[in-house]
Amino acid sequence: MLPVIALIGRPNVGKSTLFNRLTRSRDAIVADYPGLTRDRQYGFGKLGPVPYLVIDTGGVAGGEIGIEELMVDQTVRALEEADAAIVMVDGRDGLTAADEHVAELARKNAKKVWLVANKAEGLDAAIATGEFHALGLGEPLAISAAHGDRVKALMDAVLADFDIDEDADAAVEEEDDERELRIAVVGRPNVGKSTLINRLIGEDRLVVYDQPGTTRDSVSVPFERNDRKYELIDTAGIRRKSKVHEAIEKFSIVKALQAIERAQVVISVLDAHEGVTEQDVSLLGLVMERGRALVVVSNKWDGMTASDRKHVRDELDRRLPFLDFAERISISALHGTAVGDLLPAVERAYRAATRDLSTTELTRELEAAVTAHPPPLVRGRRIRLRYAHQGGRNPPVIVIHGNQTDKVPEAYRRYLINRFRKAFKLKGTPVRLAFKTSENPFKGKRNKLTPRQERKRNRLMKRVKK
Ligand SMILES: Nc1nc2c(ncn2[C@@H]2O[C@H](COP(=O)(O)OP(=O)(O)OP(=O)(O)O)[C@@H](O)[C@H]2O)c(=O)[nH]1
Ligand SMILES: [Mg+2]
Repeated sequence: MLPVIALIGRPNVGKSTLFNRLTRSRDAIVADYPGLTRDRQYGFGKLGPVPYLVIDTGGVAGGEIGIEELMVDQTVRALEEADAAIVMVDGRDGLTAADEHVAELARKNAKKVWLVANKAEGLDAAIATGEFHALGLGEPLAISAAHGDRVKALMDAVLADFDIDEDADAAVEEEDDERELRIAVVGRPNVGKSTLINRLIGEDRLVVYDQPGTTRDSVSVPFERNDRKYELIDTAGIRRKSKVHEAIEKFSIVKALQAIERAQVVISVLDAHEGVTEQDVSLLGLVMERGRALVVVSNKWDGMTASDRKHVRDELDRRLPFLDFAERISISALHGTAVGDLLPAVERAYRAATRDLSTTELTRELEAAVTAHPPPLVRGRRIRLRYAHQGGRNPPVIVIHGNQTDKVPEAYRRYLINRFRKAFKLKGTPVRLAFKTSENPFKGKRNKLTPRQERKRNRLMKRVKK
């Protein structure tokens, strides 16, 4: 399980700025797709060895009426879901009553608390933190979220008690077909996740988990099909309403994210009757951000007229253009229609996500892409993209070497991804590009390489030509 860290504080102390910094490490290699919301409350992050989840919250001020009450509510919920809280204060403003109110919330609801005085760039740390000892939350750490000062040190401290889950990482990288394939089933409440899971495992009973305090935990459902072992990770966490025979679902984004983390492939379930909601988009964005192979399922396809169906398809195209890489399957979990198509699609997505890509072929495709459509000029100089090799699997990472690579525009990045996707049949998996500029140290003397660089270049070129 990933450690969950909540950021809390009064308005304007820099929570969202810190959130962006803490989640950017992974974002940086995820293309900025239109339609994908950047304004997220939950995110995956990794600055040091331990990956984590972060929750951004709205600011809590003083009174607790109306909107303020909502903020307090949201903050308390985040604290309950989190393993640790970072309480942020403003190192330039000094201590306020609202800070005391926030500290109080943290003391009451957080499992562990870290106090940081933000906006401390250019300030003496002792001055930035001085007044905040009074909050009784321990030694404040002076940071600058905007500039990144001491953010890494902060996270090292916050995450020190959490182990690197080497097992999980190794398992995700596991190539062995003997192991089970882990599939997370995610989606908003009531889209039909549990019905689908029951269909998939072929048992005519509702999978019911009724353990108090497990909102954050997903449940694993092992099963076998065609001699292949699977593990479904159920995020529905159904519990029964005490008297009525109706199941209600505890929805928790954190639980969905933990499941996405553990899984190799994600089945994202949408309700065709409801269309695509904001929550769907943000959940799908997080699947992308984490780089998981994906199958998108429109459920409740039964009882829909042809024109309803067309409408749903159009809406999916319009709202989720960034998901054009994923297979889309329309099913009725209730009747079982097309449910049999799901596991094969999952297998295809997983195979694409873990495919080995040869340097020769990647470089050849890069050259073809550049010839067909050269990258733009930047201040009179053309961006050069020289060769490509694979930098990772699940999701595939393609590392491209050249110069001025930090100037490659977003649209060009997407063009390259689409080229690689087509050439290597990478359907069902996000594809990441990482750029490396190898020319920097000798700016202006472009043709002069040191002997060491020369040897390296020759070595690489040889490999590319092979
Ligand atoms: N000087 C300085 N400004 C910062 C720093 N971090 C954030 N800011 C600025 O502080 C303002 C508020 O930042 P946000 O990150 O939106 O603050 P927030 O806590 O998320 O605010 P709410 O969500 O409204 O409660 C913005 O103008 C930021 O640019 C920092 O480290 N130094
Ligand atoms: Mg904010």
